[in-house]
Amino acid sequence: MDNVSPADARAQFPRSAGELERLAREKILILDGAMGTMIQQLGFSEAEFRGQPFESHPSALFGCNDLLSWTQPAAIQEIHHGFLDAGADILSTNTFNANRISLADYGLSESVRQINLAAVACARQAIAARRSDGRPRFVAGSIGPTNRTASLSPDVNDPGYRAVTFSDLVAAYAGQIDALLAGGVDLLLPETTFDTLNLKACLFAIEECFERLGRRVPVIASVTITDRSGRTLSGQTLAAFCASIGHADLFAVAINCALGPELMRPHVEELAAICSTRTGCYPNAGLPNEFGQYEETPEQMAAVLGQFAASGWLNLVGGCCGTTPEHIRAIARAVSAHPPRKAPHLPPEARYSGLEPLVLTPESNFTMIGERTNVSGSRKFARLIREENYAEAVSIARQQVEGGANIIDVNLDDGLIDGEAAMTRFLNLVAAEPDIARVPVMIDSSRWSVLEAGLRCVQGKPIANSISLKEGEEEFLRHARLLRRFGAACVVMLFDEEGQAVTVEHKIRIARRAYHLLTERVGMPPEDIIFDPNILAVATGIAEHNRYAVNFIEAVRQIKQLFPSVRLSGGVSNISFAFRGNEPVRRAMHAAFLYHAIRAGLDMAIVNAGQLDVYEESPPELLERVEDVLFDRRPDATERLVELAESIKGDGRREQAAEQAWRGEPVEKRLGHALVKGIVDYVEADVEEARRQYPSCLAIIEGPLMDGMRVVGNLFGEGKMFLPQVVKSARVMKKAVAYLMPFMEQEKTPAGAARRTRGTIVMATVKGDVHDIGKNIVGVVLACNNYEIIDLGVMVPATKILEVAKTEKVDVIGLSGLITPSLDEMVHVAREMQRRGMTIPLLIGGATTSAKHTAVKIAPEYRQPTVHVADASKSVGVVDRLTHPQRRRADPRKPGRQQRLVESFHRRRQGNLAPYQEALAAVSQRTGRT
Ligand code: THG
Repeated sequence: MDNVSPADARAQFPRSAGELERLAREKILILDGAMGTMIQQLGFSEAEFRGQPFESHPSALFGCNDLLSWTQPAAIQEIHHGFLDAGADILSTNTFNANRISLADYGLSESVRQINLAAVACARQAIAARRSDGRPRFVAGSIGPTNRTASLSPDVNDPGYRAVTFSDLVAAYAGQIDALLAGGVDLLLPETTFDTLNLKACLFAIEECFERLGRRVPVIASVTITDRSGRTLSGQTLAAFCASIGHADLFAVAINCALGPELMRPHVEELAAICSTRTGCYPNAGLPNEFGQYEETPEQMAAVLGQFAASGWLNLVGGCCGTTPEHIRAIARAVSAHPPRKAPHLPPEARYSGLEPLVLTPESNFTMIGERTNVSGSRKFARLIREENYAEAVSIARQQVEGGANIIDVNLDDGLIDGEAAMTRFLNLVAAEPDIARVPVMIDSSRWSVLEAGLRCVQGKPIANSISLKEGEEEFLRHARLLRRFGAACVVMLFDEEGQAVTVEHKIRIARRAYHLLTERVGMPPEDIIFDPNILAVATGIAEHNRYAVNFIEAVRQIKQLFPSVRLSGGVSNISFAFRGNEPVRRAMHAAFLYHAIRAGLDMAIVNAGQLDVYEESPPELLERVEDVLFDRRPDATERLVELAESIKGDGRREQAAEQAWRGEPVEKRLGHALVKGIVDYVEADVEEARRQYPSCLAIIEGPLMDGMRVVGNLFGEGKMFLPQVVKSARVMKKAVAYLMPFMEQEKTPAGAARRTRGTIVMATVKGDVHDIGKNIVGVVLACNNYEIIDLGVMVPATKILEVAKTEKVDVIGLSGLITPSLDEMVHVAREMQRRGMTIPLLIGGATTSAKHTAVKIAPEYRQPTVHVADASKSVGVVDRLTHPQRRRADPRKPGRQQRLVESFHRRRQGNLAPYQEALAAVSQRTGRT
């Protein structure tokens, strides 16, 4: 053992953050390897774990690795030396389980401080003993997640139960963090995050400790991806995870443990692309074999991690379970030639998350916040909560999400309800429903304690609704700072000490004041601020209320101009309170108000998701009178709307008759109407009727159905339909197509005809996208033409597509996507196909894809045929030509189109890419088809 006095070691610690930053600019930082598996190799006995200090400790201590820093310090220092000599820049302390919760298993909860101090001393002394080589080395205080998970219930019968709370975790982490900092660590390393709520509690505790001590150290957070879908144990995607911890001022974010390097590849690549701070990884030495051993050799690991470094994905690299000093040495050597990753500049955008991220980009459509999970916004929800029928109450949240809500607003404010308990229970139950928990939560309460209770339950990045200057600046700042610490965005109501702002001038004055306080005094990024300029009821009969709608819309316009990075929101159903009980009028008011407010810059609104009408579809007379009220256009506006409202309400039968009038139209008109209005009820009957009139099913799809979808597309483009409404239309389309599919198959394969497969095609909607109508149609058309289709569904990661392509030996890959980000994902898939040396053709299709984008962005990434398919009817021809090149030449039917396709291919592929003919030859050779 090298002999260094503790005082000598202490003298050089802690190292400054500046030193670490300098080193990180020069090189990829090398983290050490596994502590746990190294300790296991030493094979300590129960007596050795205990050492002298714990000889008579009441419970068994075998396996309590963290205790060895105290009872066997020489062994721990020896392990540190091994990693230092292998080239580690950062040593992590032997403290992964040194928190009160995990140590309780050994009856050691009271020894947290001593164990952590002993561990830091081991690492510091190991470094001090190697001081002579002059390189700066750092000690990172390892903080494991504890053995409890805050967002999942360990009780299958009670999904709302939690074995540990946010507050328990904050207290446990704080005890460990205090000791690590007292021991003199240079940085903190909360690692192996399997539940983001645990990590958020740790980051919360870290901030509290930093504030208490008046000093900070750099923090590296590391997450574990446990399954191959790229999610954490608690179900978040990597992007959702990044949004959840976006508030923390992190030195780096890494992925560690669980998977070996090769399986980590897509995740490390993604992290490098979406994270604006430093990134890295420290994988296991492969997946454990059936004996729990890690078998990947230093050379194998280093080869893959070297590729990651060469790809520019790493600022930090090391090893987790099963990695030895030999692994670290090989890894350090493999990455040494490569410069550290340069973090991308990501535009500052509003980001929230549930299990999935929600990013509001300039191209984003209007964002819907579901209003019905509110005890004062829905009588039904209120009754269910009062009766403690939480299962039913949760189904209201589901309805909102199914109706298109991008966020759910949850409000449990009621004099007779224990708000904190109800908020906790409801959010914990929602967290157990992946189809609801997918979306971010807006925690709505006028009581701070209820907001806090809600913030302690969600692993995503939520929105707190709301804070205001109502109680003065001090309270406002205190709340805003806490929201920051929780990592929440927030709604700021435009209230101040004088009350709610009604005039435009007052609204703007409060917005300016709040903006400056939040950005300058709290350090809140403007993207996290959502101003709500108060939507108040109009047409109440009180003259002072007449300008409420105009003033709101004008305030939205001015605030957007003053502070372009903030978001604007409001509770839309408030506007129509005067017409409670008269749904048709209320809905027309909401549609018109939203239409104009969105044009003025409203980004989001709390609405009854699934029940928004299309502006254009409101009856013209009603619309005119509604707009007279909203814009305060004439003194008798309210009277006239009330008058019309009476007739609408009074004559239920006429209304019903009008509503059914469209059923008398010809079938094409009916299909169009159903698509635009999102009515699924009659679509199957109507399609059946069309089937008897049209020559083929494809003719119906590409005729009246596509015509209807084009109208939807145009209304959407003009801002007269919102995305959620488009989604409803898509549902109608889907139902129609689903009805037609069996008939299409019959049309093409007469009974008894032998089906000889002409090739296999794997199709998928790419990761990040859920649209699949077009893809399904293409699938059916191809299947009808005797191709075998493997449909992987939606949100499919590149690795999955390519693996299936390989194992199933498919002949073509077809990628589909509707939204713009899917284009980048398709480029990524193409690049991966090239990297893997694949040779099969790649087909691209879907609403935002184009021949041009395919040619310019996707095709250059992949040296094999990469072809855009404009619509389903073209798919068979394209696939035939690509999989049967010989037949292509022999087929005299469409020489012109073929020729053009070939030529455009040549034009696009000038330069270093394989000529089309060559590629075709390669394909036909591989498939053996002539
Ligand atoms: N700003 C912010 N938050 C808010 C509001 C706001 N939260 C609450 C509220 N306003 C928005 N939510 C609703 C929810 C429902 C209704 C109105 C606003 C509503 N409900 C029907 C009613 O009362 O007539 C209930 C119908 C039923 O029981 O089914 O209108 O402005 N930041």
